[in-house]
Amino acid sequence: MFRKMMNLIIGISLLATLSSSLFAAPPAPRNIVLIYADDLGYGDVGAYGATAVKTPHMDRLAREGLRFLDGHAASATCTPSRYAMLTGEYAWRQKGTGIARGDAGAIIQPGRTTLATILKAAGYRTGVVGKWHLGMGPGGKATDWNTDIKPGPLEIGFDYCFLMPATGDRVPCVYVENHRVVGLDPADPIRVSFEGKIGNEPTGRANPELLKMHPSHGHDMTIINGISRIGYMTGGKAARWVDEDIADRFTEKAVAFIERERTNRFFLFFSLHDIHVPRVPHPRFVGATGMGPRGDVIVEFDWCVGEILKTLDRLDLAEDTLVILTSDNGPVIDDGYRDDAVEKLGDHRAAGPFRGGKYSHFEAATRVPFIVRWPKTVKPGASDALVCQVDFPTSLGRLVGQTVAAEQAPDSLDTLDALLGKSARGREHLVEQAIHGLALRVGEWKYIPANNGPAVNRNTDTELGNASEPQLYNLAEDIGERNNLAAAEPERVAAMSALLKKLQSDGRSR
Ligand code: NG6
Ligand code: CA
Repeated sequence: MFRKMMNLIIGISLLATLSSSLFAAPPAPRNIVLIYADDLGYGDVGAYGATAVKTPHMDRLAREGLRFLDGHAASATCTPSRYAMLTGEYAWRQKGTGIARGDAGAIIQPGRTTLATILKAAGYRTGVVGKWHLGMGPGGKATDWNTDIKPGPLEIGFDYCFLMPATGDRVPCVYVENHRVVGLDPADPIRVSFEGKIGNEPTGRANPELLKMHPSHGHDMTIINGISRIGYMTGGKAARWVDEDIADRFTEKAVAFIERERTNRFFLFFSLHDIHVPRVPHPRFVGATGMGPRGDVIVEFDWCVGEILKTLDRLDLAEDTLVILTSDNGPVIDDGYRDDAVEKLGDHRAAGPFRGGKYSHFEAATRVPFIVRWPKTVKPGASDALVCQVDFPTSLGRLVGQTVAAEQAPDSLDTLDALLGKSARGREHLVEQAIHGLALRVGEWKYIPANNGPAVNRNTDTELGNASEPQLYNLAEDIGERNNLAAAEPERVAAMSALLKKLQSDGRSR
């Protein structure tokens, strides 16, 4: 029985591999724009059911494109999702790919094949604007923020970058354009520490009276712009960002990149910081929803999406530009600041019908909004295909005529036909990475191995999906993962457990 099940699973995967190349790839799109949200939940978007927050620009994208109902980030947190999306390798295969510190060194090393090197090789001008959180420079004390900071995105395939090095809640709170901190006064050098306090600037812990937004957990170190962060920073005063302006700055730089490159083929990775904490909308979005800052930054994010779509329209590029919009992980309500997100949530279901959220083993951790628009080639509609961002290197590679070998992108499957709506079949299996531990999807089945972790993260109030017994859910009948079928289906549990172990020990899934 067990062997039969394994054969079945392997048979199905083989079939999927064969059938994936049945369709010839269409001519490559003129441009590719990947819009990446941070912590945006499946249920945070109108096109996915949200009503308490209006997202007209994302809804337009969904109406004009293909809306995936089973589209995934590779992980329940930021750094590993981004690592997987750019390299085509599941992050859990490599040490040092967990949530990165603000002073982390470059996690993806020069020489690596990435989505950017692949598209660059195909003749695209490549740019990344927004949140990076994949480390830059040598890392730790070895990184000097006052000189050229490298390696970074420019050493792994991007021609241009304008970035927040890590996250909004981590120092250093400055922008990096190409190799340099923007607007740095050499007389006021930046120093950063994650080991202990440096300098004499006030911290959230010692001077809470100076805060305009208070932490709920963690986030009590150096105060920048009235908000205490993770980590300590001194100097660089003229270069520090103003949180209220971050979305505008990123949008301005993204639009400028498109304008600059409009006569070339271009790939823009537009990686906004919204809706991550600290949630600090520009004043014009304050009160845009009744949900406080978390709702208001969804509207701000949606505005940024609209600006990109408007730019493509204005430059007459929309028809032949492939736009992908998705999120790096699922939603979280309280992620470390007292910003009224919990109090003002009301009936809004950020995770849509799914259980869990950011950090979790449950489906809401990785199942995210996932929209593909390419008017010239992709028919509008909805798709049930199981697709994941880790597939972008191989799939988009095929689209632009680049063959990506299994060793280069070991978990990146060719799901191009599904991504373009030519096939209803995506992946047969997907490893979902929680903050600690893995889960496995095979078709409609979801398996979470037994583990000793806490059931709930008390700080964020997220159900993590850890349990001392294995869990098995049939998502076709039980989308909310309530009815554990593990005891009733031991063979399926054994087969899925064996497949998960095999995917781990093989070092690749293709
Ligand atoms: C956690 C932070 C959280 C957030 C997350 C990274 C604390 C207590 N919590 O460690 O606020 O920054 O890391 O989020 O510090 S992610 O979306 O970039 O992965
Ligand atoms: Ca995130």
